[in-house]
Amino acid sequence: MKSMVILPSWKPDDIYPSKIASSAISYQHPLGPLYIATCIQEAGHEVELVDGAFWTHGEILDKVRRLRPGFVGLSANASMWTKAMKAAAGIKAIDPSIHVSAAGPYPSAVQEKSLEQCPELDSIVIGEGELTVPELIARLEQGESLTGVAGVAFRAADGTITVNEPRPLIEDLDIIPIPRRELLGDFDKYESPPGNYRRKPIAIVMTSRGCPARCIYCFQMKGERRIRYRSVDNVVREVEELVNHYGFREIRFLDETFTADRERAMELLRRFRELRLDFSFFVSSRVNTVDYELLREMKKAGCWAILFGAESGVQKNLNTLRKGVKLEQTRTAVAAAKKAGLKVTTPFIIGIPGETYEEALETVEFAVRLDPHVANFHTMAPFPGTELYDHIEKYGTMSSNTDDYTFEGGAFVPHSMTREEIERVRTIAFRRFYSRPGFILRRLLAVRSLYDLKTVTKGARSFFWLWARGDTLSMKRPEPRSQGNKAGNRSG
Ligand code: B12
Ligand code: SF4
Repeated sequence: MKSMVILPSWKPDDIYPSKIASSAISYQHPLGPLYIATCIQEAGHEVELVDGAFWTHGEILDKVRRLRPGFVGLSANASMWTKAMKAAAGIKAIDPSIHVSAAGPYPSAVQEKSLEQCPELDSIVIGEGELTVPELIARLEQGESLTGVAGVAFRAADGTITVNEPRPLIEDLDIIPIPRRELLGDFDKYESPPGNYRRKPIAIVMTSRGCPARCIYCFQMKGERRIRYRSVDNVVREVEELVNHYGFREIRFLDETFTADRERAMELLRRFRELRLDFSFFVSSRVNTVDYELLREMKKAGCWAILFGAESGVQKNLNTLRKGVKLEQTRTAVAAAKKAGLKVTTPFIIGIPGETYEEALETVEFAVRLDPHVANFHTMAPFPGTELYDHIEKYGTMSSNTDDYTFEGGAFVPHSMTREEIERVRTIAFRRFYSRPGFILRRLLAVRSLYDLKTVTKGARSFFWLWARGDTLSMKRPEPRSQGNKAGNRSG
C-alpha cells in the first residue's frame, strides 16, 4: 500500500522566542519517523517520508494530492499537536478514504483524548511503532478492522473508539532494521545550532532506548522506561555504514544516557577506536554514570562534547524532580569532562515545583560556578504522560494550549513562583552566564576557524536580543499581562 510518514509543517518561531529563533534552529534527522518509514519499506510498501521542517502545510497537502496514499502516519509531540490535527483535517478533505494515523509522544500518552480532539484521525499508534505499523497496513490492505492489533487505538465506522491492548516493548532492539537514510533526501538541508556540532553532515543514532531514572517532567511512555540496549556489533555496523557508505562525519548519539552501562560504553569506544573511522561524536549522559577514565576514553574515540542534565543548583529541587543525583556529582562530572577535553553543555530548569525565586537565582549562581561551555535555562512543561501532568494540582498550573509545551513556552507555573518571576530569572540567567568577561574572552580566544567565528557571532546576536529585550518566553500570553501565576494557565 502506498504510504506516507509525515512530520507536520513547523518553523523555529513556533518553538523559540522569535528574536533568537534563527540561532536556535535545530533541524535534525527525525529518527523515529525514519525508523517507521524504513519498516514500512521493508514490509514491501512504497513509502515517502516528509519532514515538515522544510515544507509548508500547503506543499505537504499538494504532495498527498499527487501521491494519493492509502496510509498516512503523522508524527507529533505535544508542541506539534495542533499542527498534526491541521494536517489530518487537510488530508481527509483531499480524500476521506485515506487512513490517517497519528503517533509520537503526545497521542501515545493521551490516545482517546487525541481521537476525540481530532475527528479526522482514524487511529493512533501507541509507543514504539516498528512492529505495529506493518501489521496495521496489512489489515487495511485486507479491508479488515483494526480490532486486536496491539498498540493501536482506533475509531470504528460507527464512531466508537477502541483502545487495543498495549504492544510490549521491543526487547531485542537488533531485530529493528537500521534506518535507510536515503529516505531523508538531501542531507545538506539539516542544520544544527551553532556550536552544537564540529563536522558535517551529522547523523543521528540511538544505541539504546529508555532510561533507568524517573524524573517527574520527562516523557517516557508510562511504565515503559526500562532501558534496552542494541548489541555492540549492531551499533558498530550502523556507524560503519554511516561513515563509509553515506559519508557522515559526525554522529549525535541520542541515547538518554549513553554511559548507563559503563562496560558496554567502554566496549563501544574500544571498537570505534579500532575501526579508525573518520568521525566525531556527541553524547548525552548522567553525572552519576561517568568518571574521568571513561570520559578520557570517549575523547580518544572521537567524542568532542557531552551533555549532562544539571537541572538545578539546589539539592531540594533536584530531589523534587526525582533526578537521583547529588550536586556534588554534577560538580565532579563537569570538572572531569572538562579535564578530559570535552565541551560540556548543561541544561537547567527554571520553575521547578516548590522552587522559590531566590532558589532559582541560586541555580543561576551554581551554573556560573560550574562554568560549562554552554548552559541553557529552560522552563518546565507538563507533558502528558508525565508525573507532573498527572498530578498537576499538586505542583502548579498549566497552559491549556499545547503550542506552549516547549522548553521556552512557560506552559507550567509552580505554586511557588509567578510567570513573571520565571521570565525574569531566565533573563538574568542568560545575561549573567554569557556576559562574564572571562567567559567572553575564552570564547574569543578559542576561535580557530570560520565556523568558530560564525558560532560566536550568532551567539552574540541572540545574546544582544536577550540583553535588549529580555524576551525569553515564546508563549503567546493573554492580555492584559497577569500579576499572578494563573495567566492563561489552569490547574488539572
Ligand atoms: C532528538 C529530539 C529532538 C530534536 C529532533 C526532533 C526531530 N526532528 O525528530 C530537536 C532538538 C529538534 C527537538 C526539538 C524539540 N523537542 Co525533542 N526530543 C528529541 C529526543 C531527544 C529524541 C527523539 C528521538 O529521535 N527518539 C528516538 C525514536 C526512535 O523514538 P521516537 O521519536 O519516540 O519514535 C518512536 C515512537 O514515538 C513512534 N513514532 C514516532 N513517530 C512516528 C510516526 C509514525 C507514523 C508512527 C506509526 C510511529 C511513530 O515510533 C518510533 C519508533 O519506535 C526526544 C526524547 C526521546 N528520548 O525520545 C525529545 C522529545 C521528543 N522532545 C520533546 C520536546 C518537548 C521538544 C521541543 C518542544 C523542545 C523545545 N525546544 O522546546 C522541540 C520541538 C521541536 C519540534 N518541532 O518538534 C519532548 C516531547 C514531549 C512530549 N510529550 O511531547 C521529548 C520526548 C523529550 C522529553 N523527554 O521530554 N527534539
Ligand atoms: S530527564 Fe533524563 S534522566 Fe530523567 S528520566 Fe528523562 S531521560 Fe532519564
